[in-house]
Amino acid sequence: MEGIMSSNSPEIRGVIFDLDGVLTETAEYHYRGWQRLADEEGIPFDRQANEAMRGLSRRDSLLHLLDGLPRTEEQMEEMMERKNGYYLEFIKEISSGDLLPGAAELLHELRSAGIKVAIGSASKNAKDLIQRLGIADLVDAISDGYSVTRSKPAPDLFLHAAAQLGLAPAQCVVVEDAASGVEAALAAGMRAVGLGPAERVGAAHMVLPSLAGVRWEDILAKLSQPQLTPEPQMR
Ligand code: B16
Ligand code: MG
Repeated sequence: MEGIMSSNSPEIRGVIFDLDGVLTETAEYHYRGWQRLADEEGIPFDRQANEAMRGLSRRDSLLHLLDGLPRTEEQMEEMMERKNGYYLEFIKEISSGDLLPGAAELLHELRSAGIKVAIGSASKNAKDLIQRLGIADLVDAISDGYSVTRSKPAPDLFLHAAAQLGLAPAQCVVVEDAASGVEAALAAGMRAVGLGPAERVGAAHMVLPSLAGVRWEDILAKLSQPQLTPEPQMR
């Protein structure tokens, strides 16, 4: 599926948004939670190490942090719970003001255009965040950390979201900020918009710095091109 979309790609009918790093910036809070846990455990960790965990599930993040250090399942469960406790403290104050620039405008535009919208987030806190951000009415379906067993880069989460929208994968666009998420979108047979540096999301069909000032018609024009391929710098 990676690569060229044929000239008769189905019309785009839905957009699946990743949450952390796309609609809101909770990555910093995830980082602080993991850093505190790592410090308590005496495990070397820093911002750079955290960057490789972007978009990974809670368990995959912990495994990355442990980097082979032996821990029992019980210890791991406790560590994940502890980190999540810190994270929940950090996100307590989140409100609609924490939507990233351009996010609310794009969600409203999609509503007006009759395009269905889903959230495809690895987070088990996604529903809570969506409520706090005040965007529940602009979202038709939520697939989150409870929806599927295999997390990104497996395509399952996005396939689950498309199914909830009643759409075929090829009718969906995914907006992602993580390499693992772009990989998942391509594996699902969907068109992908990557937000951030090309070194991270360059495998996507379209790369943008952020959603600021982004209009739906611009995304549509680019992704509807007959010979759509991933961004040239990564080929
Ligand atoms: P939780 P996304 C992901 O959300 C985050 O990017 C990632 O850092 C986090 O580990 C993961 O959710 C799980 O989150 O601990 O809240 O279940 O980017 O897929 O929206
Ligand atoms: Mg993300």
